[in-house]
Amino acid sequence: MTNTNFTPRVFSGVKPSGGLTLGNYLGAIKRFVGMQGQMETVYCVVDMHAITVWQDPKELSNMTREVAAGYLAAGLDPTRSILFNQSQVSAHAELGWIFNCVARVGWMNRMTQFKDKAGSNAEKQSLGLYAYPALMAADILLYHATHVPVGDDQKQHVELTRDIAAKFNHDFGRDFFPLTEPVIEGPAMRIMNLRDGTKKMSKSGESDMERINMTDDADKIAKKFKKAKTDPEPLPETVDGLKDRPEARNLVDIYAALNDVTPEAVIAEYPGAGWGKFKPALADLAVEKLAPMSAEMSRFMDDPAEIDRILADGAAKARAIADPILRDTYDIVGMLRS
Ligand code: AQP
Repeated sequence: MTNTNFTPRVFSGVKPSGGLTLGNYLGAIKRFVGMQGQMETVYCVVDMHAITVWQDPKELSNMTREVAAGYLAAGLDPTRSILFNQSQVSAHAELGWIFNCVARVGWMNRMTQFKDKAGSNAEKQSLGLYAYPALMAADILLYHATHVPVGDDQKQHVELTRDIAAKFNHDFGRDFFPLTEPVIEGPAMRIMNLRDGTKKMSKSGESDMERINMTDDADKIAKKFKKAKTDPEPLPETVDGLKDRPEARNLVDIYAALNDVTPEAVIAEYPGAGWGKFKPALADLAVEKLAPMSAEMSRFMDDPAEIDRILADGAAKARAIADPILRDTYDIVGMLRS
């Protein structure tokens, strides 16, 4: 089967499990915005994924709006993209259940993100955290999405989505679901923690100093970059010199992604520069790019009713695509609808 049978369509999402980070922005949201107009784009605030770990109910609603505000402030246009929150389209949960019955336990056991998040405490995690990749497959395949822009950490889950689609198609003898392509490109695919360049920058990381939040002000951004861990060497003369220097590599990648240039171009601009020169330049660039978005986010957050209206409108548009696909899935599986 080829995906040429399917209308090109993008789907992706962000969990409202905390404030948006520079990793979420550069690895996902900025690229979501860039794909508008290239094909049909469907973007989601995946609140059902957020509750795989405990979320305070009031905070969850607030964060759902904040993530939506982040999308809008970054340039997502609700007249060109569908923007909604997952729990308003119940078909996600319904297809998620079907996929729980398609995916194999052995496949889930290989998911490195569960292992990372659960650590040595797997027995105490929610069943939802373990099953989450099957729901993610449902999010994507409910729209017959052909392309999913994600950061590198989600690559394995998109591969699992392909496995689920292929097994469903094989088991039921139908070319019904596309084999979705992950879109993972550019220097920002894995923005790392500012205090440990071997760990991903995450919303839920322990210390706020590990991450840049989309809402951080200029002082905070400057302070966090100033305190970011580095090695004692200055920047190298060529990009090869960043090998085995995860913290240096990360700061160069962040600069490159913010400025829409390659890491090579950054090194060419700052060959042999010391951190005393590079870090303030990076902080200035981050403030230049993030400050207007942060201001726009607070403008949206001052009008929650408008965010809710945009999400409700997006949910209606999402249902118009998702419901017929779910109905066809039920028919293929043999669910009686009388
Ligand atoms: N550090 C990162 N670098 C590049 N891309 C990233 N993404 C997340 N962190 C980075 C991308 O952002 C999108 C949304 O991710 P998510 O919120 O749904 O889940 P996540 O990957 O688990 O994000 P966090 O920030 O690490 O959340 P918590 O701490 O709550 O688990 C995805 O495309 C992801 O690749």
